[in-house]
Order: sequence, then C-alpha cells, then structure tokens
Amino acid sequence: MKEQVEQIKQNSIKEMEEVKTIKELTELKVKYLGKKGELTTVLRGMGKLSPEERPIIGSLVNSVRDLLDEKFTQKEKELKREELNQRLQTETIDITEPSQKIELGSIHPITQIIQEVQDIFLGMGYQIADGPEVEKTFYNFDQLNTPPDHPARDVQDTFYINDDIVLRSQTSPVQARVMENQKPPIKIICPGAVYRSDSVDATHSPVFHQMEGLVVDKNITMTDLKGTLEMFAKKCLGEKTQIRFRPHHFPFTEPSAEADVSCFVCGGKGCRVCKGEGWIELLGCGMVHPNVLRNCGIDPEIYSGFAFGFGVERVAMAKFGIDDLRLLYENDVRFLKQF
Ligand code: 2NM
Repeated sequence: MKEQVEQIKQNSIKEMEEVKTIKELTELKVKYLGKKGELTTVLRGMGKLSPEERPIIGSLVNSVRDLLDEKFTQKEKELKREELNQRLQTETIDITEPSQKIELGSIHPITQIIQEVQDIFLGMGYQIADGPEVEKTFYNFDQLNTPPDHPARDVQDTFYINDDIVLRSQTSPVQARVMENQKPPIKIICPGAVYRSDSVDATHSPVFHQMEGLVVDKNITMTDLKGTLEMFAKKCLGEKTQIRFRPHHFPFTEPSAEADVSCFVCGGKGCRVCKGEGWIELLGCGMVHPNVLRNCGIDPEIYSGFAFGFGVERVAMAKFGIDDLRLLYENDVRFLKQF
C-alpha cells in the first residue's frame, strides 16, 4: 500500500506538469483528491490493514494530500498568471486607432439669432442682462406702468403661479430690476424665454423668446432710438435695409412705435416672405415712460431713455424662410440640419 501511495504521488506530480489550462487542472484535482479520487480510495481501503500499519499509512496519505494540495494551488496561480500574460499580449489597445466619430450638431436657429443680435449690440457697447423667468407680478407689470386693470394682466393671457408671481410675459422685468440696482448710464439687452397663454399654431407658442434693449442716460432722445435701430436693422438684415416707424401704444413707453423693415428678400417689391407688402414688422419701441423711470428710482427730470423689444422666433422665421413656428421646437434633426 505504501508503494501505491508513492505511485499516486509520482503520477499526479508528473501529470500536473503537463497540464496547460485551469480546466485540465481542475479535472486532475478531482481525479486524485476528489471524493472518488485515487488518494481517497486508498484511505477507504485502510480497514483491511493491520492496526500497526494503519497509522503509518494514514499519516503518509495525509502528508501526500497536503503536498498535492499545495502543488495544485501553486499550479493554479501559475496558470492564471500565464493566461493574463497571454491576454495582455493579444488584447493590447492600439491608441493610434481612429476613435468613433461623434456627429457634431448645429446651433439652433433661435440661438443663432440671439448670438448674432448680441454681437451687434455688444459692438455698440451694450451689456447683456438676465433675470428670473418665474417673476414677481410687481416687476412684470406694476413697475412697468401696467396697472391692475390692464388687459395684458388678464389670466387669459398670463400664466399666474399665484396673485404675486407669474411666468414673465416679457423680458422687461429684467430691465426694471437693472434700473433699480444700477445708476445710469444703462445700456443693456435682455434675451430670454417668455410665457403667454396662447394656443399653439403656425405663429403662436406659449413659450417663445424675446430680445429687449434699454438705454437710459442724460439727454437720450427719439433720435438715438431711431439711429440705433436703423443701425441694428442694417447690421442684422443687410446694409440696404430701410426702417420705418409707425405710432403705437405700450404702457411702458411714451411715445411708442412699431418699426418695419424693408423686405430683405425682395427689397420692397413684394414677395412670399413679406406677403406682398414690401415691409416686414420687426419690433416695438418707444421712450421709457417717466412713471417707469420714477418707479425704478431714476429721476425723469434728469434722465431719459429708450427701449425696444422683438420676438426672436419671428426674426428667425423671416431670416431663414421658416413658415411654421412649430418646426423650431420639434427638434427634428432633418429640419435643424438646414441652418
Ligand atoms: C417692447 C416694446 C417697447 C420695453 C420697455 C422696457 C422698460 F423696461 F424700459 F420699460 N423694456 N422693454 C419695450 C418697449 C419693449 O417690446 C415689444
């Protein structure tokens, strides 16, 4: 029996040396040390031995098993290290390979117009101001000389959070806040989202974008307003563009006007874009109402100012020849790719 155990030891060590994979090694371990393995079988047969032989063979089997256990563990470590080396050899990452192409999008037409208008006014020394879209009714209306019974304050037209808070219906509350906090001279433009309770159609959306401008200083007159807006129209729509002013009414300006520009597509002859008119309505404007200045802590006896505002979507639609406002919000790549 002693020889049998020796033999098992020799054989298993020899076979272990030839093993190439973890799987083969596991199989070999079962063959010798498993429940029905060769060494276990020897232990089972010990009953036939004499009481003198039993402890000798027993301790021999145990020592062989310990040895084999250790050798199996060691071999397993070796095989794992080899497998890792193999993988490092074959699976190296080639950092010179071109990376996956990331498709670049384009700047949204609304953002393009905002950036373009910003550039023009930054070039004329204006600063960009912004403020909350969820605004106090006080700044959206009262400060802007829009009394409580004014139709613009109707719940039909404005989104009220409660009596004191609205979704701003214009960006002018930003300007009221600047006038409260800054001493003239003030030269700012305020781009941003505004909210009105309108149903969606080809020319209306409950959310759209406005760009408003404000200048307050000593001796600001209507001439400054007209010169500034003419300059803006030419830079934005082309040097040949003409501008005309029609009287209008806004609560926050006096006098007030609307300005049209000669059609930049047909030059005034009449076409699809200007609907045969030769002129396109561009913006609203006026001299800041003395009440507004006073409300915001500016003395109208010393200072005067002009303001203007227009819808960014309308300008984008005219400039890019887009005939339905809804296209601007659908984020259809086939549409956005065209600009
Ligand atoms: C417009 C038209 C006319 C305007 C007025 C003011 C302020 F704050 F000075 F009173 N901000 N914006 C204004 C004037 C806006 O948008 C069509």
